Amino acid sequence: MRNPSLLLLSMILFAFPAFATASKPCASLKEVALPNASVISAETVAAGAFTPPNLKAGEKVPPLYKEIPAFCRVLVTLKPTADSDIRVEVWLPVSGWNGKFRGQGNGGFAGYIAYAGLAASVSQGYAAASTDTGHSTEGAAWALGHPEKVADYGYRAVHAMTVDAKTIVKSFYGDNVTRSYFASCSNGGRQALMEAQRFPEDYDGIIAGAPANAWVPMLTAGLKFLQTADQAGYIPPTKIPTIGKAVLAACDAQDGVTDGVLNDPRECHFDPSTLLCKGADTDACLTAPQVNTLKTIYAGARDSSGKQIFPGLLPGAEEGRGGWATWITGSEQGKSSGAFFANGYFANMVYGNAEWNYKTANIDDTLKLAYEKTGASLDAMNSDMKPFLSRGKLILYHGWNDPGISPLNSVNYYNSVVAAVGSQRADQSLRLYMVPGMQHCAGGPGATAFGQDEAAARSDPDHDIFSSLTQWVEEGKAPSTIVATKYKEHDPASNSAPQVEMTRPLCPYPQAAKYKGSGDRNLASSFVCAVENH
Ligand SMILES: [Ca+2]
Repeated sequence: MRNPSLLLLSMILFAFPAFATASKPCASLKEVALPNASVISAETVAAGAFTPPNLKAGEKVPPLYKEIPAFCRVLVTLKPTADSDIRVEVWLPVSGWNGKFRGQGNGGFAGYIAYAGLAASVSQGYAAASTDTGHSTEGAAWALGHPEKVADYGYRAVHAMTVDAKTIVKSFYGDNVTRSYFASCSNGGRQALMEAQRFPEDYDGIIAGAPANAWVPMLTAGLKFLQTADQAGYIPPTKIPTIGKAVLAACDAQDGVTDGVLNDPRECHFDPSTLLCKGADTDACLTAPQVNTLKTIYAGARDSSGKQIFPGLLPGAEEGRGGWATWITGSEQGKSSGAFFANGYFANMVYGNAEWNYKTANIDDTLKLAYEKTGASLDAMNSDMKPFLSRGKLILYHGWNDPGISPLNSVNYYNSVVAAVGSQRADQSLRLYMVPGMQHCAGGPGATAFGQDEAAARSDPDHDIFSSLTQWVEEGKAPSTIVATKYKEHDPASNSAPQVEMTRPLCPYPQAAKYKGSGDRNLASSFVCAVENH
């Protein structure tokens, strides 16, 4: 190695592992030995040839799948217990592997393979894996009488998927994974924190969005809300615009920019009783029981002693798709995503009775029973994250206007971790980004695209959240401002690129974006990150 250019080449190759090609045929992976698991099939899929099996009748294959390079598709079934039946797919690019692994998460009650995430990951050179977490149907009826399946869903499946996928990757390429990442939202955010808390060796970098990690108290709060909003307390969708407009009239301008977004909705002290009907009950006002419901939504659920079980929602972004009528108040009484999750959970996982009804449940008793039955399986509330944070990086994010999971839960959890690990460790390995005007994981009136969804278009690849994580893990470059984008309404079927409406900085908590007082309000550069005192 006397030739300097060869020396240089070897140094480059050493520093940046060559984009790897499979060292053995895909089909040979059928012989990989895995504990408590079987490889069902291993087949090469030609570039652009994958059709997701869950397409609806008549639905075209989304463009995402046509861009996938050739990959080895491995189907695995895991049986960590006699009652387990966990499906896993591992996708391995045949050439161009970047040496890294990406685990996919699931929203809601899971029960599906995240094909879009697998496709996007493989297209970016990652080996990737997804699991249905042990059941293949929507809702929670699968959990009735199956506590081991609840544990698979709660924490076992994602961990076992991760361990087995790494074994398969090693067998295919002949090399170990260099870096592993997990980024997901909602129940996927819960999975992310579960991995960080219970299996700190699984991933090097984790993003947990709007995590449902306080599962038991969160859904007990949902139950309390269902009881409060029963009958006369129900707020129909025709009244939601009245609430939304009153909130903006009271608070939008407080942050210095009248833009339909509350930069920090904790600063908004909107009083629901100002909406009380003075004459006839119309969509322009609320009845006394409806005012009580709105106060309960803001205040959060309490037990019979008055102790808060779970924090409430914050004002702003009540209207529109992904707003309150979808998640909390409902398109009609009892018809909301919140009701779907609370009913499914308590009936099937806590009370073991498909006919269970929320109306008569005692909140104190329900909370106690829910912890007993499922706290150990489903909650990911451990604040002592030293084992993970001493070796990996964790980024949390949450929309300030999430109508499904109170954003205050993420603020509280973040603060509890900082207290447990110390501010120095937290500074080295933990960040929280609160997103103004964002609803549950995406959407809302704010700038809400920042690379949090691997299947969606990137906002600004140099400043998005996933790039921030990989740069932190791989280069030691700590994340600072993330640039989020708001796009104009766009038809996904059209070939044109979406147009940017505005960009805004997302700031590491407790900093928040503050308008400089001059400059284009649609440009992130007109804002600075600063700590506001509360
Ligand atoms: Ca504003």
